Amino acid sequence: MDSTKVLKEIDISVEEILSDYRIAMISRHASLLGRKEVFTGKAKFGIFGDGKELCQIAMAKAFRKGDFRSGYYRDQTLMMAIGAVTVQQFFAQLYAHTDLEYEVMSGGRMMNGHFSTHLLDENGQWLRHTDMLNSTSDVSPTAAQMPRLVGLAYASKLYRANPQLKGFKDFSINGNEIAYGTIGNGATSEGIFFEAINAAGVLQIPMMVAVWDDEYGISVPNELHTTKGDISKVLEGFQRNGKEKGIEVVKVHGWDYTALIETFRKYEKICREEHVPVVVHVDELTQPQGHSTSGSHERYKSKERLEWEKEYDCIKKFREWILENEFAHQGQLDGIEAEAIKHVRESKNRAWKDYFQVVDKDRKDGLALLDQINAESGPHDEVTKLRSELQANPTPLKLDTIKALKFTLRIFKNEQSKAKTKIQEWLRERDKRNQKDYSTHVYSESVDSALKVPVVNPTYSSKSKLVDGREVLQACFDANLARDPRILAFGEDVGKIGDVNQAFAGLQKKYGDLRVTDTSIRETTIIGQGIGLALRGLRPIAEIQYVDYLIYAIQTLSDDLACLQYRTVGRQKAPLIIRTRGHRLEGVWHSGSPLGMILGSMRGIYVIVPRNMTQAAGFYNTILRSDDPALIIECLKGYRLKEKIPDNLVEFTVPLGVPEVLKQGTDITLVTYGAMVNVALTAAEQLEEHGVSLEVIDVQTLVPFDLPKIILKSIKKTNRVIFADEDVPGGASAYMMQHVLNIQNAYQYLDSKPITVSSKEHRPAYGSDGDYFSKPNEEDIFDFSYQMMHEFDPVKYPAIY
Ligand SMILES: Cc1ncc(C[n+]2csc(CCOP(=O)(O)OP(=O)(O)O)c2C)c(N)n1
Ligand SMILES: [Mg+2]
Repeated sequence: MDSTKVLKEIDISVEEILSDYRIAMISRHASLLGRKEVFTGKAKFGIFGDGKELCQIAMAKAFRKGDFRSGYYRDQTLMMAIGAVTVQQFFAQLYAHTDLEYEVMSGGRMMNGHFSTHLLDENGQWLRHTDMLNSTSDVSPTAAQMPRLVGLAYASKLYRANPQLKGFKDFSINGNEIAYGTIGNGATSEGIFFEAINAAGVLQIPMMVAVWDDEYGISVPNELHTTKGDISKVLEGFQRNGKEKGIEVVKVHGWDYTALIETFRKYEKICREEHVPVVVHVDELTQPQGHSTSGSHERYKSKERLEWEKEYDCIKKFREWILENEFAHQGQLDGIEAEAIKHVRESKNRAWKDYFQVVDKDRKDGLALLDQINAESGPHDEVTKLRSELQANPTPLKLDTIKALKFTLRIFKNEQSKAKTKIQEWLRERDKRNQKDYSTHVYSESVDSALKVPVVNPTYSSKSKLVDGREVLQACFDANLARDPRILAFGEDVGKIGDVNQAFAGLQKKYGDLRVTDTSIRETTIIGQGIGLALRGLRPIAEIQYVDYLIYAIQTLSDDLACLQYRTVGRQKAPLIIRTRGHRLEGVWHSGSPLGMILGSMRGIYVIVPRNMTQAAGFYNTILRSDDPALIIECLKGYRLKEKIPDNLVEFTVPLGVPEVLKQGTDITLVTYGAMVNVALTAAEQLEEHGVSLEVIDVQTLVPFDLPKIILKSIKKTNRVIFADEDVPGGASAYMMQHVLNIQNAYQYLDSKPITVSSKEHRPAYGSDGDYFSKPNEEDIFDFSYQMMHEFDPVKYPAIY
């Protein structure tokens, strides 16, 4: 065939068509072989992109340097087609190779099919995104890629519309970048899908979402997923028209090569140039091997459906189309397939060899150590058995060697030998390596880590004014917005009125509505907006109006933001500030202090609980100079309290993880934070009058927690401790207690039972009495403290009640 021939309708050469056929074949055989690797026990789980090759090849043609992807586990063909992942790397992930050189996407931390590219260098510094084809790091929860996608696309809008950002050429060229999303048909039933689509329509951003519709979400068919069984029909109301802005919604069959290319090409232009969001509904897709290696689709698909899937397999259709149009003959296509199979097999073998070398080195070391200990102190039957089991294991894991050696040490616990010392040393050394392989990069490890920001103490003078707390924040935000054009704040009511407590009052007028911005009521995409912006080099402050409503966003915070650095081994970061307010105020949904929930779901995000607005301002200054994400919870009751504004408000910083002793005492250490600090200080004054000396410590940040062990030092003096907060019993107070007693080992200095004082189990009731009888109050702190002293010395502290 004449390879210079060009298909006129879509302006594509035969060479390119055959190259596409090759990519499709490579991807398909990677799926087929991948599944086999799981069934032979070489990998643990597999999920593949078979049946969805052609649409991704078409999408890849519209993917340009600087663009971003936020997708899901079916996208191997797209990733291979844009050159972001090789077949070898694909298999390295299947095997969980922990070396980032080989498993470039997550260093073995994520299941296969979870794609990402490096946005940062090995030191955590930004690479030049505009030179690369970028993919943010995938997560497993269905539709969880959607909130972040909004932010990725919104960044293009800001880079285009805000002249102050024109200089940031590593991140954007005039906002020309599209954020591509991919999602399964089943996952479009998730609330966050609709939330994200609506947000994109409102914001008018270059976000293109492709729905890969194979009729099923695992076993559940479309008619049980989607109204009318058709997501593009459902989205019709979003369609823009001559009068109203909106989004473009288009449908195309997944086996139709030319239609797919035409569609992506046409809508790429609209999306990129006009910044109009697009949904491409790709239907009539198949899933030849079923959902994943966990089950077979014969269980739930009818015979007719299975036959239809065979007939409409996109590669089969593509092949027929090539032959019909005489772009190649059978033999040529067979040759391409044979070459693709060879390429996949060789790549897979290399990936396995590289992976296996590491575990096998451990095994070989282990076998030699077992031989040595048997020679020196044995032979011991059990060790010999452990040794032969280890040797016979066809797919050994690191843990097999560790277990064999640990069992052996138990056997020889009463003996000393050179071999034993060697085993102990080997285990210690491997422990270090495994720690590095599996437990690093929970927080930033770069020079810009929040823990490395220089401390600048606040300074005061006779000129320092006493103002409302909210004015301290307002001055802080004003100064930061002036200092750094990448900083922006958005959320419900943040723009025009400057947030419900007016810490941004007047700042939209001063800096424009791209810097201080109102959003619709959509917590999880507010967070996603922030994540996407931060991934693209901006410094967002995303506001959640009350901490009570953070619950709507927990999923995105936990599944996406909190583990981002971890799951990319530090090759992606989103230094987002989540600003919110909480603790006591009014009623069930405006008094929340769910810190236990936060601590349990968001490790990877620093958790900051300032007692007043000056401390809050210092923390904003710290975090805005760092590359870590942080949640800052301001005290709802603090905005109108008077505070002295530091003279160096712009520069001063508060270090993370350093508690402050606010009142010295000798009898009991009281550990608390946030709005409870003032309650504790008042109670402490009252206790003084009754001979009890309370030392009050504000922990200031829950994550990190008391790095210099200030609380331990205090307990060494008082020998008693109370942990107080407004969370439920067993919440953050238990967290603090675990840190202090267990990690800091303060238990050994205690003369009284340590206690926690917390809120009631229920939500706080409405009204001042409701608050008083739901949340810990001054009398509670007084009574618990006094009781502790009474138990110690009933004569000096006689019972009051
Ligand atoms: C929030 C959440 N619920 C359930 C699952 C389990 N799960 C994984 S994939 C899947 C089906 C997704 O179907 P679809 O979106 O159509 O994508 P497909 O796999 O068909 O491409 C489900 C239910 C999950 N990963 N996340
Ligand atoms: Mg599906």
